[in-house]
Amino acid sequence: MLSEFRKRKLNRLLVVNDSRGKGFIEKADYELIFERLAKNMEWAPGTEAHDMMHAAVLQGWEGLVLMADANKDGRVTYEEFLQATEAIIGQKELFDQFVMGQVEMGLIQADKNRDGQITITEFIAYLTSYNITADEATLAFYHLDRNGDGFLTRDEMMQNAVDFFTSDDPAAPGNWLVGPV
Ligand SMILES: [Ca+2]
Ligand SMILES: [Ca+2]
Ligand SMILES: [Ca+2]
Repeated sequence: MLSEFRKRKLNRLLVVNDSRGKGFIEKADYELIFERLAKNMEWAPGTEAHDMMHAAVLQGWEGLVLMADANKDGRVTYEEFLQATEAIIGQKELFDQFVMGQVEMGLIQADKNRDGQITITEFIAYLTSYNITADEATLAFYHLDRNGDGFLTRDEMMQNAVDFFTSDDPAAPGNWLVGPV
């Protein structure tokens, strides 16, 4: 069983992805997040970046369905998400495929100028595409920037993601992956 703290983190992850605030996630939530991302990250309609990122976001949705939509009704509820995450957390291959794959994609999407690291401005633009405020994103950035150099690197974010999904330490920086829990 996951601890209450880890359940709270997973609930937070669901809430920030529930862009229309219906209490469950469906494709339309991902479409809305994509619209916000396209605006914030300046992927202009008709460009290759726009189409590629749209395909990636939809692929993310399909991955979530495959992983968590147990009753196949096109909606992922908190209960379904919790059970699916609990089931794959100890299985490295599935965990890497479904969870770390999404983190990798997030890194690519957030890196607006494609220099391999995320600045606070890029991070705010990315996170506010979800149900996360700029203040929450700012606070999160300072925790997630583990060496305090003003940039989030791939290594830092991979460690943060592992913290987020597996740590019971309330002081672990990665707890801030999607803002305050
Ligand atoms: Ca379902
Ligand atoms: Ca960058
Ligand atoms: Ca750093």
